[in-house]
Amino acid sequence: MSYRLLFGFVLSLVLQFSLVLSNPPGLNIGFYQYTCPKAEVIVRDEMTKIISRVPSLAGPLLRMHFHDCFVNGCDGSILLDSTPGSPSEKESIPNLSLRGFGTIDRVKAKLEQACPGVVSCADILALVARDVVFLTKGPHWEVPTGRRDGTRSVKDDAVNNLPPPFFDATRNLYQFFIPKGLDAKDQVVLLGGHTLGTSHCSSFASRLYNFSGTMMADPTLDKYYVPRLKSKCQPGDKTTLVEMDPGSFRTFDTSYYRHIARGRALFTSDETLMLDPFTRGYILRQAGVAGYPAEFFADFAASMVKMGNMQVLTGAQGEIRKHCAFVN
Ligand code: HEM
Ligand SMILES: *[C@@H]1O[C@H](CO)[C@@H](O)[C@H](O)[C@H]1NC(C)=O
Ligand SMILES: CC(=O)N[C@H]1CO[C@H](CO)[C@@H](O)[C@@H]1O
Repeated sequence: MSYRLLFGFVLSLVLQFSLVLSNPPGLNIGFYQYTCPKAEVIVRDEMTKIISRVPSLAGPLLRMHFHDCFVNGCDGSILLDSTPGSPSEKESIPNLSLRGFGTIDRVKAKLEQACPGVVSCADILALVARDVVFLTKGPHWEVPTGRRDGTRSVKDDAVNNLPPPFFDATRNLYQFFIPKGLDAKDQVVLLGGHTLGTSHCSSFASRLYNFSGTMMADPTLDKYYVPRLKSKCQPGDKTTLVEMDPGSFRTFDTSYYRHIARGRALFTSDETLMLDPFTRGYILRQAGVAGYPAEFFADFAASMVKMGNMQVLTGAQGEIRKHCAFVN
């Protein structure tokens, strides 16, 4: 593990250097160093326990930060419960499958014990996402903190801001990534996050049966992979989980790129990254890495920081929620 820490250290020096200028005002590395010096250690310790007991939570917790950030910025709004008459982001279709809310509550409870009312839920999501990547053998990076929690969480915001898996990657890019300040590189890099976790059959079943009304499978899917997926996912299955990166879905590595390169990505939004020369080049380069994927790890760290800095609330904006599921 030490080479990754060393790598993380060097990486963070480089990032800190370049980010001093680009962090949004109010967001900085070590924001809690005086107000809650143990904050990051508390999160790390709690996550180490949780992931060693339930490794399958790594995927959902990484995904949760992405969903939080893409819907009105990284403001913890994904965590808010619905109130009578107004359904929150949690009720939206893309979140059909989010889990791990209990983990966030546990981490928040530990932080409230140590420093009541200091650490925001939005920062917890960013730190937890970083920690699950590291704990599954991925890179380590410094997370700028100082986010504050929002008070708005509306179901339709999630529907409008989260790309669906049946979209073409170029449409994802122009409709969902570019407006948020993320470019083609961020897109192909962040989608490497699909190296962790599972998908419901229902998220890609349309590619197996009756694709575009043809009664056939999607011809861009590897024809040897189709029967394997069909044997796991019967038509209409809404509950079965399939590993997105079979064989290493609990390890953060480059193997999802190898799957994309072979036509074995589960989603159209991943597979179509092969159609653009730039993203295709990136995928093929990472797919060919033997050993330590230094380029991907550095890129992933940088793109996660960029995503985590999107439309944040800082200073006197928003609030520090006492409980992540409710506004104060
Ligand atoms: C074009 C953008 C994206 C699309 C269309 C997309 C789509 C999806 C879908 C459909 C699932 C499966 C959900 C299910 O059925 O259970 C999923 C899972 C996942 N996504 Fe993405 N995703 C995108 C971007 C990202 C990004 C940027 C990250 C993080 C960096 C991410 C991390 C994950 C993870 C870790 C899982 C596994 C969750 C689990 O194990 O429960 N995704 N994604
Ligand atoms: C296949 O898809 C077409 C077009 O979407 C639809 O009209 C047809 O009913 C579907 N057939 C089956 C068996 O699902
Ligand atoms: C539509 C739907 O299934 N929404 C779910 C989103 O996530 C929350 C928390 O896991 C569920 O309670 C909702 O049912």
